[in-house]
Amino acid sequence: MSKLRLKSGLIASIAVSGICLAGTVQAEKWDMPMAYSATNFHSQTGAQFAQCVTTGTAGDIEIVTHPSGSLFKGGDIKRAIQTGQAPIGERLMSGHQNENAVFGFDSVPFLATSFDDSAKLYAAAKPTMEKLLDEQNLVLLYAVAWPPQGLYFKKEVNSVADMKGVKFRSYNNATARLAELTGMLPVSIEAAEISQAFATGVAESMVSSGATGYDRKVWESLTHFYEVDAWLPYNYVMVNKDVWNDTSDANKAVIRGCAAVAEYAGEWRSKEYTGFTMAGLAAGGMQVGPAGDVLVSELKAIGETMTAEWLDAAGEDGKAILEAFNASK
Ligand code: PCA
Repeated sequence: MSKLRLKSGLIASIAVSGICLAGTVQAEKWDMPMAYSATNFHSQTGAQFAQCVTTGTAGDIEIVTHPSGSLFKGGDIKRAIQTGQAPIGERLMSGHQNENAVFGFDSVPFLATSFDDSAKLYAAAKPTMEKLLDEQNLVLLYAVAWPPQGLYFKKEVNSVADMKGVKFRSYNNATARLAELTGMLPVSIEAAEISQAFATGVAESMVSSGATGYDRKVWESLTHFYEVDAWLPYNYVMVNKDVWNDTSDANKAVIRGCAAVAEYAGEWRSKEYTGFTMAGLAAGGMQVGPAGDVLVSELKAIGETMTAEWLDAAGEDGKAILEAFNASK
């Protein structure tokens, strides 16, 4: 090898290791805990968001999703992000209703029952949610609605009286309260664990979307799905505020851009998934259809009670959200 080639080879290898060094110094890995199964549309949206950020920041920030509550269980995700144990993650917004009733704005029965209305309700609530989360060391990135919530049973149910004594799986305060008001017995269970809960009889009913019933193959244990369209709760992605503040403006812009795309794509998926999963439940052998008139009117009366209770608990913030929503309709 000539002296010259040796020298240029050396320079090349120094240059390459220099690039690698710069790469390792800058690159960050953000683990992103998520509560729902990898096949769920929220998790898929999150995975694409993660890919978008990784690509858009040219690998400066690599986001790695952990679905199914595998890194942190659903109920622990927000605290993990607040305290910096995880930089970013996704959670059901109304899961924090026990901290502050305002978080349950999207689980007030029959307040917003369509995708359009729920988008308006979310827009009305978003500034308050951003403020609340900011006070908790969190930055809101994006939010996506679940499909409309209906009732699952393992028997025919035509009235609230038919629900008495049924073991009901709840996922937030509102669903537990719904159980109480209908004479059912609430038991709090994460979506990741419901297949087992239904199989073992720990629970025999729930209110949820077709999406969750489909993802968890509930036809193996349950028989009826009543389309009640009671509300459309939101999942949201949050980032730790200190981590956010340490992120460069260029990378923040990429993350915001990816979040906007994820919000749009997630909503689209949620709408598409609604019909698909109804068909899937029926194909699994369940009876799928609208709830009867008696049941609907009884549930609406319970919805009025729960609306009044929520307004009472959510105070001025809740009232302002409701007013902004009504004005936007
Ligand atoms: N699925 C989630 C929340 C709302 C929904 O449709 C669950 O059942 O946990």
